Amino acid sequence: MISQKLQDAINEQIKAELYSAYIYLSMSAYYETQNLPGFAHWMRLQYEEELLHALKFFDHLNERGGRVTLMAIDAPPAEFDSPLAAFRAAYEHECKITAKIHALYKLALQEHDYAAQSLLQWFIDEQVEEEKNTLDVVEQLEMIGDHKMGLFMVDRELGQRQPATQEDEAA
Ligand code: OFO
Repeated sequence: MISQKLQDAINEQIKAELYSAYIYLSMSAYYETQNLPGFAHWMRLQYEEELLHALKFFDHLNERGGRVTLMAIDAPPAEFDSPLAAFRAAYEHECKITAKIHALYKLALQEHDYAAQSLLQWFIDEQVEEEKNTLDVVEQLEMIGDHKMGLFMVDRELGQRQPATQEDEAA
């Protein structure tokens, strides 16, 4: 049985993961308006991945005899100053999520909850990927500056992203 403290914190994290999904869906819509279909595709897949993150916590609470309580999700920003500004916002968002995951892990240690620690270890590793993936694109966009051809090439590359399989997400 999971402690009340950890249950409350995981419910907060479900909300945070759903907000992550929401922000990336908003970014996907923004990139559509910029005629950057590869960026829009990447963000849409990221939206789907965040839904799986929320479900991982949802399932964990249910499996542990906890109670899921869904909360209201804030509206994400709709406009961004540039393709680079949106990806920078994505990277900064991931850094905030990493801090939340680390705080959850600390709480799981305090509560001597080994099952939650095991789940959170997956998220700790996942956040290393999440930060790297967004930062790589930020750095590419910084490198190409105002070159339209460079932006076109990055768009093509991001358009190649494949959806995560259920196995990836379960690993
Ligand atoms: Fe982007 O990793 Fe979940 O929130």
